[in-house]
Amino acid sequence: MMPRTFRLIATSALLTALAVLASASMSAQGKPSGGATPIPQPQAGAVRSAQDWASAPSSERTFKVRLDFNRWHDVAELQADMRTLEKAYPKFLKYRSLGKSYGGRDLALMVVNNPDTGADTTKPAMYIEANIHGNEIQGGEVCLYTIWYLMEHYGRIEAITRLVDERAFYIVPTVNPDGRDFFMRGPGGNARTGHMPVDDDNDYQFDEDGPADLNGNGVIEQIRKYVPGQGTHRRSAADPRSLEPVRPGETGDYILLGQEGVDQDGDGRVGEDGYGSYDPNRNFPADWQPNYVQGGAMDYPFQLPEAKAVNDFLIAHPNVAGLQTYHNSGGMILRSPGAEQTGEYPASDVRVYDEIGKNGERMLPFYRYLVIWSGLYTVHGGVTDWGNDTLGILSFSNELWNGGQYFNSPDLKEQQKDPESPIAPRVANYFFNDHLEFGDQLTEWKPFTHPQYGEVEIGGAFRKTFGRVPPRFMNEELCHRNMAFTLYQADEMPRMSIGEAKVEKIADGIFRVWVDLVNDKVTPTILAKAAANNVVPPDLLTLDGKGVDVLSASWVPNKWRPAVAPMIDQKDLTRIMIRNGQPGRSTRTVQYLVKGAGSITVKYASVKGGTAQKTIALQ
Ligand SMILES: [Ca+2]
Ligand SMILES: [Ca+2]
Ligand SMILES: [Ca+2]
Ligand SMILES: [Ca+2]
Ligand SMILES: [Zn+2]
Repeated sequence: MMPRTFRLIATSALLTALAVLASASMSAQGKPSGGATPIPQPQAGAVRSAQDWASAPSSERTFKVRLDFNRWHDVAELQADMRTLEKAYPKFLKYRSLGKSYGGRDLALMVVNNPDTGADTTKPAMYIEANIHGNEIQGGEVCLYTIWYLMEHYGRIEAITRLVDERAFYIVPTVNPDGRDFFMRGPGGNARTGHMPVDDDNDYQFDEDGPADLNGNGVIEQIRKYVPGQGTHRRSAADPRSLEPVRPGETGDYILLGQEGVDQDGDGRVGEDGYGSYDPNRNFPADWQPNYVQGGAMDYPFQLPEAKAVNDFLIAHPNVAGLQTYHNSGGMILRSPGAEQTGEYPASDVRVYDEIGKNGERMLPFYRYLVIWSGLYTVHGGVTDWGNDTLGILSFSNELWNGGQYFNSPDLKEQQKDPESPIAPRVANYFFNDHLEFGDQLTEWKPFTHPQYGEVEIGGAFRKTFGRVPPRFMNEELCHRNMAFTLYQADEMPRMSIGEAKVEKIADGIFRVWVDLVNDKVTPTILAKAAANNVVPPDLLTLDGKGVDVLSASWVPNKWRPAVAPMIDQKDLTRIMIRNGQPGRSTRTVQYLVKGAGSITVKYASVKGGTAQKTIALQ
């Protein structure tokens, strides 16, 4: 452990020293020296070769588009960055909209596709969305990072080039733009909701009294009143900035008056009916349950324009074979089912999820691969159930950021077990705020004259950018690791190809033909659950040849061991339907007995696994 830690520190110290030297020489001269070699700039539209990597020092790789991944973007900024990327990479990127949010904002979509290798709809596609919960914002940056990374590394990194050539990507950085802007610009600290009005307190008025940022610092804080000797709370011994309840029989100096706001409708309650107040991720019709079973589900599935727009898009793009919906927080790689009553998925599907999820744990330190209902909580009508059960899409949901990452070394984890440590769980956030955020993430208690409570203090709250989102300086790592996981899933979407083909002449004009059908990826072309629910069209194996008749077709159990091959019992053997699709990482051999001459073309067409074909000479 020690030497390795030391080396890391030494390296970063060296880099810092070099940076200081560089900036010192810069300021001494006032401008870069005239003789400096200019950094080679790639030509617009050109795919850069390995050459310009080699000609630029590794820490100075030139990017065509520079974006910030150490801050949060409001909706307009996200969309502006998407437009910038589209403009820089017009061949590969198409900026689209899925439709409008309730508040009239575009649900902006980026289509990533290389048209030279086919239209996006002909390829297995990965759908990536984020921010369905308004306050869970950093998935938007992960999406932006993904578009940026794919484009900046196309032609530079072989695996990225191949991925962009083989797959299509549909990326929606926010599916709740109203909620995102409410979070970014307004006081929408904890609001998961979208902005369709809902009367939370049954007074026939909608959204009439939400929390209010009275002191205008962008944070919904606590209100407390100083009442010496008559209160229910006192300053905590662990950190005087936090309050703790007094023991029974004792009195404190403070009472808590709830969260920042005023009673705007005179009903004696504060903040009882803000924007919306529903859960946008409970509005999908897979195991949907009404409000009396699960609050926040709305009156019927797809009542929300955002959920409906997402679904309309997915229905129109049956080539989507993978789905990721980014949430925060907790550090989880989640899969459905969302509720125990749904029952576990078929074993062959679970094996696929397990393989990808467990490798995800290795790519995402502090994240655990879990099933939603057993590892998090019960969700009826969530988008991953809808994706898996009803659209036949392998669907994950990453809960971005784990609070354990604030103190992320094994030594510090050990130290946190000591309740007296300054980084013990109940004070750890204060330590982190003081020493790593320089106090910026916690608001101080300050006097305030409240129209209803009189002289009070407002403060004592961590900013909305603390806790559920990472510190800004850690966000690029979050973006990269989660993108890497999602690209790994994308790479493991089904990929059909025609393998070896063999022809044997049996008699004049009669041939036996063996053809290998290959899916070399982990995911099957049709999930077992989707096959059981009959929600994905069968794969189709066709044979075309001028004047060629198919006399019989069979599945070969084992191409290395001759045996009787069971006949395929379908009426038209030139169009064989394969209802259960092709399993992941498998080769199947089909054997035809054909009559004719010339050549045949065998084609395997799969809605989610792509299309492959081969022309075989009969000789
Ligand atoms: Ca109301
Ligand atoms: Ca409301
Ligand atoms: Ca405030
Ligand atoms: Ca009220
Ligand atoms: Zn969420």
